[in-house]
Amino acid sequence: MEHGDTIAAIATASGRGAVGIVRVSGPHTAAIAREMLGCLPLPRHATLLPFMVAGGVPLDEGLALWFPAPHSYTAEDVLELQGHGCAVVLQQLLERTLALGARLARPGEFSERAFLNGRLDLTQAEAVADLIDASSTQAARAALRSLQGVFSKRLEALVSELTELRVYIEAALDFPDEEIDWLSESTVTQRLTNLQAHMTTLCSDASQGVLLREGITVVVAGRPNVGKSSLFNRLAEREVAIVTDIPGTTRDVLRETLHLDGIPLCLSDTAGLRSTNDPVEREGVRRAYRETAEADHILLVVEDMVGIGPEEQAILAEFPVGSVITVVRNKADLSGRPVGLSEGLLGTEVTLSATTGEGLSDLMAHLQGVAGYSTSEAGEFSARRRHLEALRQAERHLSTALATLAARSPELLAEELRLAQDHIGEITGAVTTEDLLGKIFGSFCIGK
Ligand SMILES: Nc1nc2c(ncn2[C@@H]2O[C@H](COP(=O)(O)OP(=O)(O)OP(=O)(O)O)[C@@H](O)[C@H]2O)c(=O)[nH]1
Ligand SMILES: [Mg+2]
Repeated sequence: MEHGDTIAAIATASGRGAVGIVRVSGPHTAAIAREMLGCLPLPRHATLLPFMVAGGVPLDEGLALWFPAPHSYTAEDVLELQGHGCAVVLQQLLERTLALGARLARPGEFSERAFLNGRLDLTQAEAVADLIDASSTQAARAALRSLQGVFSKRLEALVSELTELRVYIEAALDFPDEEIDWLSESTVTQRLTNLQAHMTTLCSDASQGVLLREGITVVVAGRPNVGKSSLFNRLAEREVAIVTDIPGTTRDVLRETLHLDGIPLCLSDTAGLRSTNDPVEREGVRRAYRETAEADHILLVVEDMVGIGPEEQAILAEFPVGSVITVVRNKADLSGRPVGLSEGLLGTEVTLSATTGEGLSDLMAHLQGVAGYSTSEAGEFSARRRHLEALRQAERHLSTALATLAARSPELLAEELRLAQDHIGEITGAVTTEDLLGKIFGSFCIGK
């Protein structure tokens, strides 16, 4: 499939760089190449050539790469001009391609064409953006695996299982007179159960992928002076927050992103929670509570000598119902208690000293467990929240399908299976809307 117009963009990041790349894709690409290079380079070979602007004036010289359709990223004719990374020169080269009939590419439009031309499915195209945005080696590796089709293949396997079952049931629908005792055939129940099990495994592997990409938000909260900022600085490995022995030091919410074995952890330090007449501090407390409402996890810091007293009880009552909380018993160097994990009233407690750093590794390991990340590489691939939601929807339809077995209605069963398949189709792009594509590709970089 060819798209009518030819698109062009600077593919490298803006600013100075050793190399700068202009990329062109579409039907006019060959003509643009001849004008700007004086010839059409050998396909898929790096050719050193002058890059010319209007009137045949050379403006730069570099490697020209010519990828005739369909053996290119977009599956269209593609030209890449790799010149010196001078912003002015790159801009002029780009303008020359526009004068020769190309138009400026929208963000992600090269990848969108790759998707529309069947070179990549949607999860692979999204993996391209995820690889570019990866914030850790693990996240990059997972994105590459998705780009290479690991996630797509798992989805394909699920779809083919689903299709086989649908064919079998549709057959029962087509021959209603031939009283096939299709339900008593244990195969239907068995296949449905198998499908559901595969779906559940895929969901849990995909949620690992989402975790690698999005990470978790953790807020440090508690009474004034218990050592929240000291702990925050320790975890951030730098002196971000002001620490003093005056209760009520922190007012604003401070944020730092760190990595826990590849998972991004967005950590925030907050004002000490207490009732006060100081309007500035009161605002700080309000913001602190708001932060706890939005976090995936709350670290409730208490002084180990004090534990969970009436003040802490009052604070706990203000946390949103269902909050996931870990009590951090700080200042272990003063209490003299051994650091590490123990079981308390609210579940796991971590005893540590923000001053000496003892017990900190226990907290990190605990957080990793809480995030639900397992370091098995086998199922590792990148995924997005939208994939997970679609998988969960599909899972729900499979459960309903199992429930309809008792009603002995092949129509209902067929419908639930169709809906489940549609949801999986949304992930790979087999079923899409303009809206969804706009949202996905709109967040890409220009030139990708
Ligand atoms: N001995 C000891 N002192 C600590 C420890 N952690 C913090 N402190 C001290 O406790 C005091 C308060 O520390 P901060 O980190 O500012 O406490 P905070 O909870 O952020 O306080 P607010 O911002 O006022 O709510 C400071 O004097 C710290 O040096 C610890 O593990 N051991
Ligand atoms: Mg503080």
